[in-house]
Amino acid sequence: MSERDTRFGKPLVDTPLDPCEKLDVEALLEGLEHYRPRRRSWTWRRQVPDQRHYEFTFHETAEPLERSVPLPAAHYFEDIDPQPDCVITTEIASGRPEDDIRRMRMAAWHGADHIMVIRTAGQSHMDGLLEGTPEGVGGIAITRKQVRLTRRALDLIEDEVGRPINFHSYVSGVAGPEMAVMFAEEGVNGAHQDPQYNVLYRNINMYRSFVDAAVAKHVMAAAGILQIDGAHNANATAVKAWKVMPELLVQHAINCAYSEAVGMPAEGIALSTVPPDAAPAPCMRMDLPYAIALRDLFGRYKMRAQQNTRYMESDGREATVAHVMNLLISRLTSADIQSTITPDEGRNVPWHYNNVAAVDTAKQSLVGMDGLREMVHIDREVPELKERVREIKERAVLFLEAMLEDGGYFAGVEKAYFVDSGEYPETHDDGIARLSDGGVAEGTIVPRADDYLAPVCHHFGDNHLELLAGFGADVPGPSSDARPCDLVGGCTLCDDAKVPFTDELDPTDNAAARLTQTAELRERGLIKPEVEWAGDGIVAVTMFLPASERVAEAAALELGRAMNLEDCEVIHKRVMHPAEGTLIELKGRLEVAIDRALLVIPEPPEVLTDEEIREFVHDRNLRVIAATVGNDEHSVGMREIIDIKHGGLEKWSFSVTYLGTSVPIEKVIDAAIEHAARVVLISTIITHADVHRDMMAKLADLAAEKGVRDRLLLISGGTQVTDEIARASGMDAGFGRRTKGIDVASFIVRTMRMWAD
Ligand code: Z98
Repeated sequence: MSERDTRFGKPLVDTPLDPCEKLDVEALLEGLEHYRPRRRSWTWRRQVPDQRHYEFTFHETAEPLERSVPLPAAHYFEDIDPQPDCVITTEIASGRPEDDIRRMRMAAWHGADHIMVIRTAGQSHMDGLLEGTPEGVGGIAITRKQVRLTRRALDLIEDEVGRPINFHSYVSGVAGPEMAVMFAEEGVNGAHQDPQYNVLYRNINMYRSFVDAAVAKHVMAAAGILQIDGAHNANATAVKAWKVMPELLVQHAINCAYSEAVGMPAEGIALSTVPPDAAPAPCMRMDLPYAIALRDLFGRYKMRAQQNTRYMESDGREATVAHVMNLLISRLTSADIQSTITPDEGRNVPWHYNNVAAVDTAKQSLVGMDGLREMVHIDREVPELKERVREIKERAVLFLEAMLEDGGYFAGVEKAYFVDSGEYPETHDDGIARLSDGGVAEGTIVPRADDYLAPVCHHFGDNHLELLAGFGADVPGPSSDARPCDLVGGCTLCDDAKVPFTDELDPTDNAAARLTQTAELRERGLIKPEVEWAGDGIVAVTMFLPASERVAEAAALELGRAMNLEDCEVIHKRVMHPAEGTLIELKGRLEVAIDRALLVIPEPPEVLTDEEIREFVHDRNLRVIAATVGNDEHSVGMREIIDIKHGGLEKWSFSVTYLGTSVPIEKVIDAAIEHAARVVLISTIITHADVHRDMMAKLADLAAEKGVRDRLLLISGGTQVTDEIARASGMDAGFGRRTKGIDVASFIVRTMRMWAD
């Protein structure tokens, strides 16, 4: 898969991906010990003002992708796929790196260029780095091998789609600084880092968290890793998320000020912001003033607009609408990064296609609202808005002042200032309280000795480099090229060759072993459904059951078993009416694999474009006579083929005369002659005693008899009609069930083109 550079034992370049081939996961795992990332630091999209796509000019888009999957409606617009100006995030959490990377490729094709990998539960509390690729729970074990595999895959994927992809994970927990160094070494481009997160949500000792953060932030800044803070977690945790707005501003302020104080540049700091509320609350009226207040105060930093998850349940539709309302706020204010959550996050089953659905939702909404701000201005003088923006800021300032008076941040945390369900200064005394002498890793801070010297670069705090002179080394200073790590011949951040690699240590819980279990699927080209992991066999079935909620749920599980599904689980239910019925989504496992070699795949019908058909029809002024023939009163099917409303022939300007139902064949031919029609459509639904065949044969015979067979295209349709039967009965074509106007129109144009030839 890769060429090797023999001088350094490193792969130069992996073979580019073939869009028609699956990712070769096994090959990506090979030689990983030699793989090095080709770039570090964060990349923004390159914006293109006034960009033309098809007939449209876009004002807020970025450079297009070389390869992508456009939105479904794009086929009306020559398959354009405009890319919004901001980076789009997807969060990947399959628990297995070998499956994550396949999902990343799909998401990238839909427009994700910020791939965030959720960590496995509990990793925050581990005081060192994990090795290997153990399977994670609720996310993935972030390890060097997992990170390197992912970066290697993303390097190929970004070439395939033609845009840099930012890889992101978390620099939190007791091993935060170690994580930051590993991310810097492995070319990770973005990371969450916020000591307040550790304190509030992971109960890690507050002093330790801030000391670690200084080191981690310093290293992140050196590697150009974009930082995202953790304020949004207050929003996702609070009993009443709309009450914590002042506190969110305070949390952002603390992390921004601390980050800059320890050496992070403002452009490397992004605020993680979520519109706090969701309908049926009047969320726009509550969230928009907050978004404005935030941007007023923190305009120097980047905005990472996250989707609301606090009120998300199992309803994908509801989550999508909430997301779109959040996106409206992004468009009306600003977003440098637009984050998405899978619309089924509430079920804790984020699946491949739901990552894609969320990315599509962001892309669709952002390009759909392109240039909105040019036409719609927020009227900041409206008293309600003006006062509320000011009030949120005032409450935040009061919060900060009171905290300072009470002894500062650490004292404030002890007094449960944060995540209280009252809107400050109102308090319900239910905030999260942490003790300064408590929490994970309490008492582990070791003061540095007066002669402390660490031979590493990007070190935070006193390092007494002047002592280097005592070792005979140049002392680094403004005019010197010497580095602290010269003492040890270079550190891993300066000398890539020094970066270590440890392969799988666990003989069973590793990527290679897991891949062996699914090897047969790949080798034999077997197709098994999946939503999360290769070969997991999971399918979701949607059903409406005419029963009350609890009865429907029990019935759905029985139906799942009747469908031979194992481990059935109802993942979503929605009452349509308490007695009339319930919509159910059921998940289950299907232990069936299909051998693609045995599949008989019919050739797809050749369908022409709207423009091709319209042009052909318009140039020739094509007329069509249509009728339901014999003693047949059915008209719905024919209407579907003719009417413009149903995407029928009229859509492409065919001039259609419908003679009605129970029309004698003679009348059909006479009308065709009278109207100088070139096409005759007859519908024959009734088939007893083969009456449909008789009607077709009669039409063909009469046309010949009257000397017009050669200039008429005779087409028959009906539920029992097949192309074979129709042709055997003298027709030019027959169309059965599920035929659409486009099929008939394409056939007419294709055939007439051949006549012309
Ligand atoms: C998001 N969906 O932001 P653990 N640090 C910060 C965090 O916000 C998070 C972690 C660390 C959300 C994900 N946030 C929630 C500031 C997580 C993760 O302890 O490994 O879970 O840390 O995109």
